[in-house]
This record gives sequence, C-alpha cells and structure tokens, in this order.
Amino acid sequence: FALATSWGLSAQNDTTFVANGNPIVKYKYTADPAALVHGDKVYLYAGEDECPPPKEHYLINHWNVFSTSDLKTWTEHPIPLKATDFNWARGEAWASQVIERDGKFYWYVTVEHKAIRGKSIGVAVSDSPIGPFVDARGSALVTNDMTTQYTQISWDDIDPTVFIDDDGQAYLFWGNTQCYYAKLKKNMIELDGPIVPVSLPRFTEAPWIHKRGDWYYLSYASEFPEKICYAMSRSITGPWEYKGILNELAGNSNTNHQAIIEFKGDWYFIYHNGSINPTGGSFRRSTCIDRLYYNEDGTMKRVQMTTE
Ligand code: FUB
Repeated sequence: FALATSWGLSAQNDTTFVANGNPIVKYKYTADPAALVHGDKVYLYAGEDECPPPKEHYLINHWNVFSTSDLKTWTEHPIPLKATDFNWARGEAWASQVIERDGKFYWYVTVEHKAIRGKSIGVAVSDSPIGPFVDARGSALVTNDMTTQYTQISWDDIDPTVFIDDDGQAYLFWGNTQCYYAKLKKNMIELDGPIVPVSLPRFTEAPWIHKRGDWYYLSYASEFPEKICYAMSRSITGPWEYKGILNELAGNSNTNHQAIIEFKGDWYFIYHNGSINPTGGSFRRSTCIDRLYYNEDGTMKRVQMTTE
C-alpha cells in the first residue's frame, strides 16, 4: 500500500492513496475529468495540468488514469496516453472520454493537429481500461476543416463525449461555441454520416451525455467563468429542452468540466475546480466528486460543491 506524496509525481507503477475529501487527487493537478464505470470499478481519466507558476496558460502533455471500487481508496496507474502518442498531433492533451465496446476501450481525446490548423479529435484503443492505449486510426477522427461551415474558430472541435444508445448506435458529441454530434460506425473509429449542429443556449464547451430511465441528458459548460448547464430530451438526436444550471461556478477556475455517472445505485457529478491553487487555479485544476440527485420529474437538483 504505497502512498503517493510527491507533488507532481507521475506514476511509474500502480500507486494507491486514500482520497481525504475533495479534491480527489492532492499531489498533482487533474483537469477535465471523464469517468467510466466498468465491472465494480470507476475509472477516472484526467489531463494533468502542469503549468508552472507564474505562467498562465494550458500546459497538458498527457492524461492520467485512476481506479477505485469505493470512491475513497484510489489507485493511480502508469500514464496511459500522451498527446504525442498520436503522431499527427503537436500535443495538448485536452478533454476526453473513454467508453467500452465488445471488450475494447476507446478513448476519444482533444489534441492540437500538426498539419491542420486548430484542435482535432483523435481516438485511441486498448484491451484494458487502464491502457496502455494506442492511436486507433493513425489520423484524426474530426478535424477543424470538417466544421468550418458552422464556425470559423479553430478550437471548436474539442471535448468529445461518446454514448452508445440502447439500440447499439454510438454517437460522438463535441464542440466549443457550437455543439455538434455525429454517428459512429460500429468499429467506433469512423464517423457514420453527417456532422449535425446542436442548438443549446449559451453553450461554451464540455458536452457530456448520459441517460437515466427514458431521459437523455446533455450537460455542458456555459459562458465564462463556466457554469454547468443542461438540457433534456426523449431522443439522443433531440430536440433538447434547456433545463437550467446544474453547477454554479467552480471557484478559482475559469473553466469547469463534468462527467456524470451512476455507480452502485447512486449518481455522481465529477468536475474540476481551482481549489488547491490560490493563484491561477484556471491552469492548475483539481478533480472533485459530489453526489447528484434528481427530482421526481427527471430534472436534476443543483449540485452543491463540498470539500468532504
Ligand atoms: O483543459 C483544456 C480545456 O479547458 C478543455 O478541453 C475544456 O473543456 C476546458 O476545461
């Protein structure tokens, strides 16, 4: 039972620690959390904010993976994926999400493209939720030139979230300023059909899809500093009805980024804030987990951030 205590340490071997309240990881910065429930475990994937003070910009070279069976005792596994593991990428390990299909784990990530201006979405694959992961295509799945008809900005193709509907059809949602979705082929590494814009009020970035009962939920970061808002629909393809704010500002961070999961019968809201960095938390962020509760009509109660 090794305790990770060194600040900024990146695990070479499995390293176990007990999360003593929020944030979960206190010995390094972990941003843009995505979570996967698989078997009796939660796997948490997060980019590692490295920006050394007093610099103020994103410096994120790789993602980390952690696992837990009880949301208290966590294991950090060796680094599963770096932005430059995609040889067509310049770097920048921005937000991502992992999903399992037919025993393989597909990791959709945001990176900066070497040859095509702006951000792109890549997909890596592994036989294990803790990796190692390898580029599944050898090229980007979504590039900026595929969406220029909707927006001229070069950072709109970020923050992928992936969802497999009850009929087996997989969908990729993503976006900044403009939200998009597209179907994925069964092989999970090719788009299957057109890119469709999704209309959401005050959408900034960080879409996350989840389903509970007959309701689909599309939560997302809104405005700056970011709040998490959400919309509901009876269909994954919409129309989406805006339902309001789910989480107020993530103190001391200009961004927030959420994952929503059901684990052992309870629902959880996983997000980041700047809570352990008094100066410049926006680029040195930390992952937190709080309980998520629903109203009888399916709407979600506002999440209260805790330090417990
Ligand atoms: O971490 C880089 C970017 O900041 C993410 O892709 C966005 O969601 C925001 O959190």
